[in-house]
Amino acid sequence: MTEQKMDADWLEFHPNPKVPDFKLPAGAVDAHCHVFGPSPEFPFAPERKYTPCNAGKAQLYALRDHLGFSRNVIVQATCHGKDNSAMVDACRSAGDLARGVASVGSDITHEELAEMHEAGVRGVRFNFVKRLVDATPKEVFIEIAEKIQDFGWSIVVYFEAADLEELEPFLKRLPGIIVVDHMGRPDVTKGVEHPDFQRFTLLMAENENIWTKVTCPERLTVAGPPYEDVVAYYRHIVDLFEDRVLWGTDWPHPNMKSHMPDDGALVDYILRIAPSAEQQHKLLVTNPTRLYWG
Ligand code: 0GY
Repeated sequence: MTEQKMDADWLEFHPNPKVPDFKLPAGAVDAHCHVFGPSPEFPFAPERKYTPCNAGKAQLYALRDHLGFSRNVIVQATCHGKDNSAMVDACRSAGDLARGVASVGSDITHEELAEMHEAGVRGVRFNFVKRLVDATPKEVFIEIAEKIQDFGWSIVVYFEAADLEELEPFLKRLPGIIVVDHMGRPDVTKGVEHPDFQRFTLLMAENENIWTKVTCPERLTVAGPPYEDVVAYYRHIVDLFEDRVLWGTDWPHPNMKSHMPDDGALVDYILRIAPSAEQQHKLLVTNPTRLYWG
């Protein structure tokens, strides 16, 4: 257990994930992962809602190689607030093998965005999950969205299914490509046909700029591993929108309290949610490469 771990109920990432049985296609991208610290070099944000264990770039890139990924998209997590330095440092040291998604305020300058772009940042993240962040006025996000247009960045949004109805008009106002984390966190006890998940499906059907990550079965499951209860949701989305889906490990799995997934088993799970080789290639190579390396 790392010394810096401060939240007693937050599990450490898996110490020795299996080598996946699924051999990833060449050029596969882990399009949702994080770096945490190491502190004190990269301190956590004072306003954070949780304190993770240290999980730095060296560990992330060792996992990339172990699982067979070629590249990473490192998403800024709330425990680092708007201080993107750990993520930017990880991107810089990976060169072309990593891209980043930042959290910024509306006071961000063109020069600061340009510097992040040069380091490999290609997007911003807007977080609406109430247990993770204090609310930000939507007009602030709109201002940020306008500022990033000069760089052609996309926007990652994180929210829970119960909030989609209220957020929908805002999401439709956002310019460029919008990527919804974890399919908008459906309640998987309700069923794919439930109006809540159909609302999300319809949002994607009617807005071709909206993409999603078919990620985090370990967060969405009620039944637990091997996450049978989430498969149908992913299949539904991948079958309908195979050109607008991304996949990632979510390593080091912040806030996981029930159990810690084996990242190698998560890679094997891709076969359940994207059964054909063509879908796998789009999900893991074509789509993320187009969005973040285009
Ligand atoms: C995720 C999910 C979570 C955390 C964050 O930024 C974050 O702190 O995204 C979560 O707790 O659901 O995507 O990593």
